[in-house]
Amino acid sequence: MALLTDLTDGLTRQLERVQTRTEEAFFEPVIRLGVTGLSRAGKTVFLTGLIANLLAPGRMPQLRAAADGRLVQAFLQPQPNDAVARFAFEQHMAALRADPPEWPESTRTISQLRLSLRYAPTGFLTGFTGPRTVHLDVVDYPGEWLLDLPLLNLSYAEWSEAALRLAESRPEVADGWLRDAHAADPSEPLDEVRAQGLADSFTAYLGAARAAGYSACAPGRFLMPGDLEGSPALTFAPLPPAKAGGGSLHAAFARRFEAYKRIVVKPFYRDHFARLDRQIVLVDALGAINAGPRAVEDLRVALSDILLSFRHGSNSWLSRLMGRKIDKIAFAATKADHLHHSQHDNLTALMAELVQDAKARADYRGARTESFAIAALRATVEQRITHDGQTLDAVRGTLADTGREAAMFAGALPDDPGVLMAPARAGAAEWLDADFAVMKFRPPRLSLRPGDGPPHIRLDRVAEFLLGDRLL
Ligand SMILES: Nc1nc2c(ncn2[C@@H]2O[C@H](COP(=O)(O)OP(=O)(O)OP(=O)(O)O)[C@@H](O)[C@H]2O)c(=O)[nH]1
Ligand SMILES: [Mg+2]
Repeated sequence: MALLTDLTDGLTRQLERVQTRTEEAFFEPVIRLGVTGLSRAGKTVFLTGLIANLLAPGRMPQLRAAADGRLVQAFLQPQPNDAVARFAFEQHMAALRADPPEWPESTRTISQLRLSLRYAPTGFLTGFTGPRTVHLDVVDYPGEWLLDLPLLNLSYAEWSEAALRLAESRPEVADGWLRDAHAADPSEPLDEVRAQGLADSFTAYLGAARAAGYSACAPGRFLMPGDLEGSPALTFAPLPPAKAGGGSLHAAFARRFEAYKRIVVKPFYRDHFARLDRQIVLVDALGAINAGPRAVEDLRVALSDILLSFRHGSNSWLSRLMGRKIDKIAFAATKADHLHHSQHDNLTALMAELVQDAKARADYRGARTESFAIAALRATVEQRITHDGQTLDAVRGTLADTGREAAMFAGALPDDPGVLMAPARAGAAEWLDADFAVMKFRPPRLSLRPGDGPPHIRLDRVAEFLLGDRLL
């Protein structure tokens, strides 16, 4: 059965590839940009900010085509896939323009958008041809779903063991569920009410883990079920190992785990991640630092697992499906507007360090990678403050909770990211000599001159890295 699915996958892929090649030879080239990021990493804000700033590139001086005045026009197109909702760009912009401004809501389902860029090519062709068009295809989805990718390589027994071990390392949020899991008898016959009870208890633990700042909270649909709420494919939980027969709870959960991978995980990746040209990995590194060393280590491991599943040249299911090579990957620490620019280099270094292992092991076969510290929507201005006789380079913005203006110093990031990464890897419970605090700001009030997009930090550099060579 698995073989059959894979074969059909392969066939569809080949057909798609032929179609894509034809499309690109005769029509206009497409850049498929994959946005990878865990929940709350900043994917929706990034896409909204990027699109708005490509539509009105006045604030994109580091994007060469924009700076040279060669970006003739950008416009939104109906997306190519009729079965997927359109990315609600206008609604997200409307939220940002509300009074008071609001951030877009957490994403509950998948959506897509095509942005078409008309540009004047550089070089000798300029005299001979008119403007050309390149399409940028993007997908937005709930970050939780990304956590499912590593599940594809695991059996139910392997996953159960790993999930129980992980939970044991988080007693503060997992105690209740662990008690339920160990009290269950995996060999007892399946009872739907008991099964639901275990799934609910497991889901409650995942929710508490996420609220405590942990990143690894798979399976993703348990926290963000989309249209699958209450379905058997979501009614399972990890169980201790057991020698259990066909009609047992253990056997039923194992079957449902496989169904989850088949019905939920594979189609999602096949349809949206298998044909990417470029990728940006967004990471809320500051949020994790704020939550403590354990959250940083948890983030590092979750990112590695995900990035390794994407790796080329390996035998993973996804890499076999990857029709083309991703040739550029940007790693971006988001929400850099929480820090004064004097700290951005340190944030970039930390970002690079977080994905260092994954990068080394993933063997991106010559893909260019670069790390950035960005704010897709800049909510603060810089300010120097004096605190206890010390001068601090801080930022000021409007606090989300109270609507009051406040200055914030999030803490001093070390020059050497190892200073944070070492205690995180060693499992420290708290930072020793450092103090971090991140407050949530409201989005800025937008009053934009014609031709200008919303304020940002280094979105233009990221755009140049990801798109610049396709606009020459
Ligand atoms: N100050 C600041 N906050 C940001 C920025 N980008 C994102 N945020 C904050 O981070 C939150 C999450 O951003 P989203 O873009 O919704 O994150 P997401 O990755 O789409 O999250 P899911 O949809 O839940 O997967 C926002 O509501 C903001 O509070 C930024 O550039 N600056
Ligand atoms: Mg989102």
